[in-house]
Formats: sequence, C-alpha cells, structure tokens
Amino acid sequence: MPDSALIVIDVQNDFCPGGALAVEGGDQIVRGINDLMSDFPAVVLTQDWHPEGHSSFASGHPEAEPFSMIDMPYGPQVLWPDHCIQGSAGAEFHADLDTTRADLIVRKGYNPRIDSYSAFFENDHETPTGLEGYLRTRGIEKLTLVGLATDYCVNFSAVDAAKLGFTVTVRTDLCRAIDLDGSLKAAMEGMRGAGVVVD
Ligand code: VGL
Ligand code: ZN
Repeated sequence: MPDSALIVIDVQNDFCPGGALAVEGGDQIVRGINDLMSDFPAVVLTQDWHPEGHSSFASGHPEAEPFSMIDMPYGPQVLWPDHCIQGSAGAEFHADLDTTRADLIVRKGYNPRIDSYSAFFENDHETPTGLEGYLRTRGIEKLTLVGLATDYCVNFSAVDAAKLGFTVTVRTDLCRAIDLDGSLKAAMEGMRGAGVVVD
C-alpha cells in the first residue's frame, strides 16, 4: 500500500530489560518489527528524548514517589524514573533495531515542562511534533503502530492519529506494556473507542 507507514514507537534501551524504565519483554519485539519494515513504503521511528531534570522525572519532585501521579498545568502526569536523557546510552535505539530503514526519526519529550507520550502532540494535546504534516505531505493515510509502551506512547499516538483522521492499526504482538494500575486495559478500551484497529 503506497499510502501506508509503519510507525515504530520508542524502541530504546531504557524501555528494554536492563533500562531505566524497563518494559517487560521490550526487547522481544525487535526482530518482528525489523521483519515488518519491508512491508511498508515509509518507516518512521520515534525517540523519547528528555533533557536532564525533565519535569516528568520523579527525581525533581522529592515529595513524590516514582510512578505516582501529579497535577501539571496541562493535566495529570505520571512521575517516571529518569529515562531517555538526550545523548545517553539509554536513549539510543535497541542495538538490533534496523534503523537504516527509517525515513524519519521524530524526537519528542524535549520540552522541559511538558511530557510527550504521543508522536503527534505533547501532553498538552495541542503542541504538535510536526509528524502529522510530514505524513500528510507524503500522502500517507494508513498507519500501523508497534513499539513501547502499549499503554503510554503507543496508545497516545494511536488515539491522536485516529482523531486526526488516519486509519490506524496497532499490532499488539509487536508492542509491550508498562501496565500501571490497569493502564493497559484502559488503553485498549480507549484505542478501540477511538476507532483504532487493535490486532
Ligand atoms: C514512555 C513513559 C515515559 C513510552 C515514555 O514510551 O511509553 N512511557 N516516557
Ligand atoms: Zn519519557
């Protein structure tokens, strides 16, 4: 399909076993993602890319525990362990991910005051990353999403893409979840409710 793209979300060392925000089995999806790339005329990778001291890091909120919630001006925010710091080994793609096939790498989460789960908008749901314009100007209308983590960055990206009018499929066999307090179940329901095909 000439109008389709594979969007590979955050397959980075910090989200794989041994990483700062390790997702169970995060490394198990890499080979399958590489194999899928040849089915798509366009491949986009996203890279979580935070400055040191990012406002989503629990380390900057000594009164709060990692994985607890706080209220930010743009809404509720999970406080994460420090992860994917710009230029660090943890922010690099998994060594086995075939990055040569990527047409575009979208970095996100670089604004110190706003987290960005979605590949399309920061967590204020209005500041764009530019990905929508890139895809539209290439005539791409159908997206398949894979990567980490199912319930955060994949979920937010898929729902935003569907709201923007793209036809969206999430291949959950090529995703892995963090699953905080039922977040995976909520994400599945939210994606399906937004019209995402969750395979
Ligand atoms: C992610 C939490 C914090 C993700 C990124 O890629 O799902 N989750 N930053
Ligand atoms: Zn992050």
